[in-house]
Formats: sequence, structure tokens, C-alpha cells
Amino acid sequence: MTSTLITVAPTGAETAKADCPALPTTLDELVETAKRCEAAGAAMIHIHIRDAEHRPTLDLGRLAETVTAVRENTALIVQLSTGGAVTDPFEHRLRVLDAAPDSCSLTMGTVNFGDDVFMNPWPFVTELYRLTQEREVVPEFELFDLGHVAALHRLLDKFGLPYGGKVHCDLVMGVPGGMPGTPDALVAAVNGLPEGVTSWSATGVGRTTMPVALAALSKGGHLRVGMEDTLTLAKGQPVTHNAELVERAASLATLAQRPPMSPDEARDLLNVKR
Ligand code: KMH
Ligand code: ZN
Repeated sequence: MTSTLITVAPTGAETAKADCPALPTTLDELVETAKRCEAAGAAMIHIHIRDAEHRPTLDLGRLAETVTAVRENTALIVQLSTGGAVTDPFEHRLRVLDAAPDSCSLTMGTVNFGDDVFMNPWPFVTELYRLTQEREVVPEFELFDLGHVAALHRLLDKFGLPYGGKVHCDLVMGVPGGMPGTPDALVAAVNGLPEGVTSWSATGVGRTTMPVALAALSKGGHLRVGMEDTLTLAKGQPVTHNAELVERAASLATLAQRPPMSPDEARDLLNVKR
């Protein structure tokens, strides 16, 4: 068994700073979070940024500044979200690659997202994929539903392998509108993955965090944790720092005899540029 890639998704686009002051929304908070999460066992960071009023933004200058700051202060693989917020236009989401991250998220289809819709029509998915290949950015395929697994088969069949030749996916489970965060759904999704997939992680939103993490470790997968997906450690116990979620994931992984991998090992796993 290999070791475990732990990705931290510290911020997301959905939670308001006013509702959750512990959410890292400024550059200083994000860098401090990245450092503590790296020390706790994370090897990759999935980044959404905020503007001066703590609102989600895809401002290119801020994105580029963030990539540089996280690179200067940690060895973490820097993954930028191309999902952004549900209100972000497609052009802004494509432009994220101009900030030259190591990796980017690439969601494989449209999905209901609570009361909203997270739009990822096929022409957008293929254009973003083409751009990742051109810019030599390693995509992480985000799968919110079983239909997204089928779409990944279609994408790889039609457009070939990603930059670097490795295929890494993340199952995002328990979003209201997507696949449920259950071991049964996880097994169904993993058993349906294309043969070319070289690694996968899973994240369970909200109260599905623990069942999904335990099922992922049992099935040989990696873990994504963070306040983008989970704001409580248990009922009535709010997360006060993302590092708490990474520490818990690292303990589970160690207990499963698959301790956290270093950023360097994760670069080999994903074939991210050095
Ligand atoms: N904020 C969601 C609408 C991603 O980062 O690529 C989309 C999301 C996925 O978080
Ligand atoms: Zn995200």
C-alpha cells in the first residue's frame, strides 16, 4: 500500500467570513494556514481566494500573488480552483490558468449545488482541459456524480491523457444535488473509474466527512479535507483551524498504515512540474 496524499481545501467560495471568522480569507491567513497544514501532513492545497471584503473572487492579480506566496512559504503543490463560485463566468474560470498553478480543479459536469447550479457544460470542460494540456498544468478531475465518471471516460477517450501522463480524480460527495456521501456510492464511483486513472481522493461534505474518509482509506484512495467542505469536527464542535482537519486525516491515514506522503512524493504521484 502506498502512503496517503492529503489535500487541504481551506476556504472554498460558499462560507461567509462573517459566519465563520476562522475561515482563511486574506493572503496572510492563507499562507499561515498553508504552513500549518503542511506541518500537519498536507501535501497539496486547493485554493479559492477572496477579495478585500472577503467575497469570492477570481481576480488574476490576486491569484498570481497567492500562487507565489504559497510557493515561497511551503513546498505544497498549489492547486487553484477553476470552479470558483457558482456565479463566476466561464471566461474568468478559464483565465485562472494564467496564474500558472501546479494543478487546477476541473469539474466533469454540471451538478445541482444546494439551491444553485454549478455549471460545467461539455464545451467548457473540453476547452478547460485543452488549456491545461497547453499550459502544462496537472488537472484534478472533480467528480460530484456518477455521470461525471462517465464524462471522464469520454474526455480521456477523445482528448487523451493530461499533462504529465497521470490521471488524478477527486470524488466530491454529499453535496445536495450530487452523489451521496456513503461507502456504497464511493465504491460504485471508484469501480466505474476509467482504467487510466492513476490515483483518486475523496471528500465528504458536512456530516459525510468521516464516512467518506474512512471508506476512501479502506478502498485505497487519498483524502481531501478542509473548511471548504466541513466546518465542524463533530456536532457542536466547530473547526477552529484547518490544521485540525488535516491532523485528524493524518491520524486516520497513519492508523490505516498509509501515513501522509510528503509534497515531494505527491509531485511524483501526480507528475507535477518541479
Ligand atoms: N465552489 C463550487 C461552486 C472547484 O473548486 O473546482 C465549486 C468548487 C469546485 O468548489
Ligand atoms: Zn473548490
